[in-house]
Amino acid sequence: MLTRIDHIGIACFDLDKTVEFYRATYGFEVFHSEVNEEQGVREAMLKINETSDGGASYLQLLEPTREDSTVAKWLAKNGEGVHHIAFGTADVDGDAEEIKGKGVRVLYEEPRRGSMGSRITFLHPKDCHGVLTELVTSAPVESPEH
Ligand code: CMX
Ligand code: CO
Repeated sequence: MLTRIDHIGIACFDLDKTVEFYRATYGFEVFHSEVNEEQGVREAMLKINETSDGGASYLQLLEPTREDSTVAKWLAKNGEGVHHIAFGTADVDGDAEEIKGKGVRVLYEEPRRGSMGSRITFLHPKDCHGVLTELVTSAPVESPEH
């Protein structure tokens, strides 16, 4: 079951400048940043709010790390802007399977690694009225050492 907006993915040419815009304009701070080579992105997650299912909602700012990445290709065609939306779920495998059964193309056989150790998959934008849609299960919260 999809229970929240996990994040909105925003493609940009210059991650540092875009982070600075969100900080100076709205006061949003970087909660986490990483490079995901498989996805071809350098990214910053800005936490906007906690959610009632124990998760949170973020903005995900994305800068391509290589010319042949999906985000580089998208930026070349569209310029900067909203690239995808991501719904949070406790069960990305089950939800992807169920949605696939409704005739929507799921892009990965198995979920892959996303931000902060999450597991992610994508639905084809052409099957979702033009919206590239990601499904995310956050990494389990590690219990403190005793
Ligand atoms: N939103 C809406 N439509 C999109 C889109 C997007 N982000 N990206 C591509 N499309 C549309 C294109 O406009 C094009 O439509 P037309 O045929 O009408 O022109 C069509 O989809 C095909 O686009 P393309 O440019 O030829 O791109 P590809 O088919 O090579 O790739 C997709 C499209 C969705 C398969 C690819 O972007 C993908 O695999 N995305 C998932 C991975 C990803 O986006 N990773 C980066 C984010 C990582 C993260 O969130 O952690
Ligand atoms: Co994303």
